[in-house]
Amino acid sequence: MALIGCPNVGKSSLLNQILKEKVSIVSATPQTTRSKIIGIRHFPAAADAPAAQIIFLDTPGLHRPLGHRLNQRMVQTAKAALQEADIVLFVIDATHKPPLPGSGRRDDEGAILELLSSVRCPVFLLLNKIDLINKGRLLPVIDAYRRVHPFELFLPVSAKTGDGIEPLLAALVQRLPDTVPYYPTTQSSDQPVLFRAAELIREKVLHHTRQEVPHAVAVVIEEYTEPPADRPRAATRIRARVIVERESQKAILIGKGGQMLKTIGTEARQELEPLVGRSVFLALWVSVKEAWRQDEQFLTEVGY
Ligand SMILES: Nc1nc2c(ncn2[C@@H]2O[C@H](COP(=O)(O)OP(=O)(O)O)[C@@H](O)[C@H]2O)c(=O)[nH]1
Ligand SMILES: [Mg+2]
Repeated sequence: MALIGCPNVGKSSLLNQILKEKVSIVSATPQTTRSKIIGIRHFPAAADAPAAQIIFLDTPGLHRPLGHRLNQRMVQTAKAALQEADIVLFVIDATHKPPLPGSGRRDDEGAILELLSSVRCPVFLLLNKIDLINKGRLLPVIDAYRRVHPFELFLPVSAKTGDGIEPLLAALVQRLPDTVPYYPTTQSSDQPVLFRAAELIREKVLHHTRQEVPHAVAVVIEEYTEPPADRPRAATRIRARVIVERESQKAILIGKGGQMLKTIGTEARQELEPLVGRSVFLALWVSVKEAWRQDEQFLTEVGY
């Protein structure tokens, strides 16, 4: 199942709500998700149904890939996910104005709708953020989208409250192809722990920065050391480098007397501990790497 949509509509939040675990980081800044994130929800066998698993692909928001290579890669990643999926979940922000049918829109959503017209599998429309609007306002939105694509199902949901998630899962389970499970039942993500750790740190940076800074941030884990076997209660040591594009951004991240970096480090550590399963000693460093978003080799190294 591929989650597709414009930036900031709540795709990653939905994935986390479905899995009841943060596998994909979330922020108010568009284009937070840079790579394809896989989340796996397992359903144990019941009297009337065999065990099942649903594999979700979270994707970067589809937007017109202006500018640098990072953006171009993000759009390619989302498009590739469309081809792999059995069902596409097209997520919209239900609080936004619905599209005008047949107006040949040249914006991001118009481009996605055009892409969807070439998709062969069923497409569900998820109207997200219904906690923010009156249910009565959904009908005209559904009506408007019905005219622009033959969606198989319309599902109002809230990634924030979990409203509508159970009906969504029920509809998906019903349509699961009959295949052998891919992933062991203990696994909820395919991301290596190092990548997830880097992403959690990046999320905390995004929460504390504005404007151009969030887009200029990359995180690299430089050291990840588990405690020795004879000291199982000791902390995991993580050393991470936060990379920005300019000295001015570095100054913002470090903050007055290092206060900002300290706050980011404390918040990141609190989220890393449940991921790692023990206490964490986290050291953060900030450095400048000009134009890293144009550097193909670096993008591959950091996994975007
Ligand atoms: N009120 C509300 N906010 C939401 C909901 N889903 C997502 N958000 C917020 O919308 C913003 C973007 O969410 P995110 O999951 O990163 O969007 P993505 O870019 O599509 O992955 C974040 O600030 C979320 O907290 C929802 O159902 N209700
Ligand atoms: Mg996202």
